[in-house]
Parts: sequence; structure tokens; C-alpha cells
Amino acid sequence: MSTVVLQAPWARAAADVSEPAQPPVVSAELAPYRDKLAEGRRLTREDGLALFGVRDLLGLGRLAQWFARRKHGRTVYYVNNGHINYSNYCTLSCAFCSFYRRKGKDRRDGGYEMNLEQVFDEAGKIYARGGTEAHVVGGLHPDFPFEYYTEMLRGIRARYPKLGLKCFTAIEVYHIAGLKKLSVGETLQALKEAGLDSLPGGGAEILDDRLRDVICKGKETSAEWLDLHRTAHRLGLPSNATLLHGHYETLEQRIDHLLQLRALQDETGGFLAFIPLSYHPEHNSLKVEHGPTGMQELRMYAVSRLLLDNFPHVKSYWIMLGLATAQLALGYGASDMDGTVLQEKIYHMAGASTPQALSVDELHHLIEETGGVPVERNHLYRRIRRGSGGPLDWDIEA
Ligand code: V47
Repeated sequence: MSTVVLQAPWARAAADVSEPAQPPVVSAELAPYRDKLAEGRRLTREDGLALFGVRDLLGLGRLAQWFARRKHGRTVYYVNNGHINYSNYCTLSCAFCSFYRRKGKDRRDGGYEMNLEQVFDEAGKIYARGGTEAHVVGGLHPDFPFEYYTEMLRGIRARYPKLGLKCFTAIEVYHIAGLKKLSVGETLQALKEAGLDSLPGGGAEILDDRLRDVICKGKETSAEWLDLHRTAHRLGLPSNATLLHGHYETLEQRIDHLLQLRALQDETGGFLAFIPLSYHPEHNSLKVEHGPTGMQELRMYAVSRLLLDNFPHVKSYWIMLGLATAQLALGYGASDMDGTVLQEKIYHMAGASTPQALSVDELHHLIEETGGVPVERNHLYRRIRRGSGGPLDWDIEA
């Protein structure tokens, strides 16, 4: 397997709207962590656990925002993108998931699958609106062949060469590999040759095998999830990482999850963004009454930002947070608001009441209200320059 050293253009994200580098004034309980970070020292497992318990949540937010602004100034990135959820048929039955259906075996309505022409139509809609990224994920389909996935990428790439293709979670890639009994390296290489640009962060859930057995039995192990991302990074495919929180997990499990991501990022430098995902409890079999509260979500954002010191971005995913909390998350360490997100299904089937898309103007407004400066990016965090010739008149800034 050839190893490519990532040039990491995203890591150069310029602090173009600079902020004073002075660390913030914080309460006594936060001062030791502020001093440690200001001296460029790393937070430990114990520090992470302690931050989950501090009383001064506002101060914690100030610290996380300072940390994010030290990397990016007041810039807040967003992407003009769309989701294509090509099918929700899945051979797994994760207890937290409201999206999946068992093909031919499920008594519930709502199972669907798209043929490739339908996928290309969806990609066309994203591109025609000025989209620069398609986020493509689905269930582990019981009978689509290997070529469904490679031809999907090839077909989108041929029709819309400029569209960034962020496709398939680590779990889907394992499934695709199994269809031809290929290694993950061979599979990722084949997907890359067909047009894949990067991987989304899904499927990580919680990187603790005992808990995985409860909430997503049958899914690959924590080590396998990490190993797939390691292989992707080595092949020059950057990726994201997620953590599903607000179900049965302990604070220790959350911290250990973050530390495993941090260690892999030290090794490869291939992660672009981390996205904390709040558990949505509707229409699934996991017996949890409600997901995290707003305060718990903000604390999760701040602790993630401070612990994942080597991740360029923490992403405020408004679809899952709701617009109000997504704005607040920008004050708790997030530096990216994801995107316009046409046609998201996974969260909406789990009870999310957010809209299914935002316009660029709405995103600008939401970001500017927080004191952030919106900057449009592509799937690799390269800046986009728009001309006056309509939605297709865009380019990546040199
Ligand atoms: O892995 C599924 C989560 C993830 C529920 O990389 C649920 O840019 C909460 O990974 N409640 C898929 N969460 C979505 C995902 C993602 C989202 C946005 C951006 C990116 C990115 C990636 O959704 C799954 C799972 O953790 N999920 N069901 C639920 N009921």
C-alpha cells in the first residue's frame, strides 16, 4: 500500500480575522486549565473529567472559544452542501438508530433505496444550487453489489467534477469491502480511484466495545473504526470523527473516546473535524427518555475542543443541535457550522425538528450574530470564491 503524507491544506486555515492571543480571565476553578493551555501543555484524562464537573460553564465556554479563535481567529466556516442518504435498508439493527429498516423483514413503513440514476439526480440538485460537497451515507444494504458504490462515485464525478465527495462511514466501507472480500486498504483505494475525496465521521458512536455491544451490536469494534480511519489517512483521504452522547455512556467513556481520537490524530494528522452528536431518542429501541440538555451539549462542545487540541475544527451541526444551540456552540469552541444540508434524513427520522436546509444568507446571519465571520469552505476546508454568474460560478481560492 502506498503511503501519502498529508499536506493538510486545512491545517493552514489562516487566522485571518485575528483575535488578541491573550488567554481569557476565568474563575479560580478554571485557571489551572487556562494556564496549562496557554503554556501549550496538553490536558490529561483527569483534566478532561474535571472539566465535565466545573460549575462555571460560561467560563468553560470562554476558554474553549479562545482556544478555537487562537486557531482560526473569528472565522467560522460553513459549506454549501447536501446529503444523499441512498438507502436506509440495513443488515444491522442498532438500538439508537431510527433511520434503518430491515429489507423484507421490517413491519414498519419507510424503507427505501435509490437506484444510481436517482442518486445522480440528487447530486445534480446539490450542484445546481451551488453546492460544493455531497455528503453520501446509507445503511448496510443487503444486496447492492460492490459496483453500486464505485459506479455511484464514478457517475457523480463524471457529471459534476467539481463536487467534493464525502462518502461512506467506516462501517459502510467495511461492508463494501466484505462484498468482494477485499482489505479495507484495497477498498478505500478503489473508492478513491472512483472519486472519493474524504470520509464522514459516522459509525464511531462510542469507542468502548462493551457499550457498543449494547447500543450497536454487530458493528465493527472501536479498534476497527480507528484502524479504518488510519488507513484512509495513510491513503491521503482525510476524514471526520463523531461521538454519540446522551445515552448510556459515562463521562469516562466520553473522555476515553476523545483521547483515542487525539492519539490517532497525533499519528496521522488526517482528521478535519470532530462532531459531537446528541442522541435523539424518538422512534428507536434504546430506552432513554430524552437526549442531552442544552447545557450538557455546550459542555460537551467545550471539553471536546479543549481536549482535541490537534483537531483543526469542532463542528456545530445545527441539524442535530437546533439553530439556537448551534449558535451557542460557536461560543463553546466550534469553528464550523457545517452547511446548508439539503435533505438530511437520519436525524429527522429520530425526531429532529430543525428545518431540512438553510440558505447561505441564513447561515451568514446565524454566524454573524455570534460575532463570527462566515467563510465558505469546500469539503477540505479550502476557501470558496464566488463570482457573480450564478450558483455554478465558484472556484477554490488559490
Ligand atoms: O453514526 C444515528 C448518529 C451518525 C441517531 O462527518 C444518531 O461531517 C443521534 O456521522 N440520535 C451519522 N444520533 C451522522 C454523522 C455525521 C453527521 C453530520 C456531519 C458528519 C460529518 C457526520 O448519526 C451515526 C450515529 O452516531 N445517529 N441515529 C439518533 N437517533
